[in-house]
Amino acid sequence: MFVINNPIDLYKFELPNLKTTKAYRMKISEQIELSNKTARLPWNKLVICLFALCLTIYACKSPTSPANDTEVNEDIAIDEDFDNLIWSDEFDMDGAIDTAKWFHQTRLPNGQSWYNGELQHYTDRTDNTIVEDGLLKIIAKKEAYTDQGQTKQYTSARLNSKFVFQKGRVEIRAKLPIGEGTWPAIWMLGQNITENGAYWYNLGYGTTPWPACGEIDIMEHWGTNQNQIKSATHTPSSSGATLNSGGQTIATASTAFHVYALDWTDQQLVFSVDDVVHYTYNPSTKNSSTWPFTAPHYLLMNVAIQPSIEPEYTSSAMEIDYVRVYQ
Ligand SMILES: [Ca+2]
Repeated sequence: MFVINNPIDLYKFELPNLKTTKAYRMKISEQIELSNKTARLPWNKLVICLFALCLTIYACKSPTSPANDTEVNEDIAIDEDFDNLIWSDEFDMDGAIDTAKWFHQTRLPNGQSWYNGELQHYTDRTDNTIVEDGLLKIIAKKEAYTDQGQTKQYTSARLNSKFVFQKGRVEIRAKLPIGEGTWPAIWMLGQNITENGAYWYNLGYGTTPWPACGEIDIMEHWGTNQNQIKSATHTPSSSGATLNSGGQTIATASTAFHVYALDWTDQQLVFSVDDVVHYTYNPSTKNSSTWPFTAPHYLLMNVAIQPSIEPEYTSSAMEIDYVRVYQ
């Protein structure tokens, strides 16, 4: 979220990795469903189905790519079940956002502006953040607004969760704003970040500058590159125009709701949309430079306005149906 770049250059479209947690789990559940159905089939079909099941299981356990015992054991170790809901917001209370769960980050970090030449003020007004019809709406609008001695021509909102966690699965069902120059993001930062005005920093948790605190970008979307969804990590080993990113095309990103998810284990970060994986971050060497994901992180949701905002832009919203965290 910190660096402005042409996302086209950064995409590394990767094929779904069937060894990742979610996909692997889906594979098994399909087979369970298959074996349940076979109970009503004639015995000869049952034998065929069981044979197919055995073949499939054998195939899953025997990767054709370079493999060794370590890799197989790692696959088993990372197949963690995150099925216990530990925190969520369904946004089912109309009006202002639940301030027991969310903090409005409004302070200009350097007293002048936000990062990357962004044009917006973030406010805590219901003009920019409102819950309606079961949806949270983060509304980025064109309007002159003065705060902290600075007048800007756009307003929006940036939320920090008053909840942190380490490892687990995050699901956010969202529909994205539309308009060249809009930049919505659903992401995470280390609780220990030293960032003036951030919720946890204000409470005294700040010990570690970015990117050593770690950043996990679950979903970013640039209106200048409509329907290209991107995920990334920022660490001391690669930050800013990070090498560690991937994405996929979601043709209805701004017209329909999709589930953006992160699966965070000790071994890897797996990013997906509607359970289709587009990026896995899994550095072979894990240390404070490559893997600062050994400490709690908090969630952020915001819509930034880039200098490339189209002149006719007036208002658009990121709509979020729910945020759910499982461990
Ligand atoms: Ca909802």
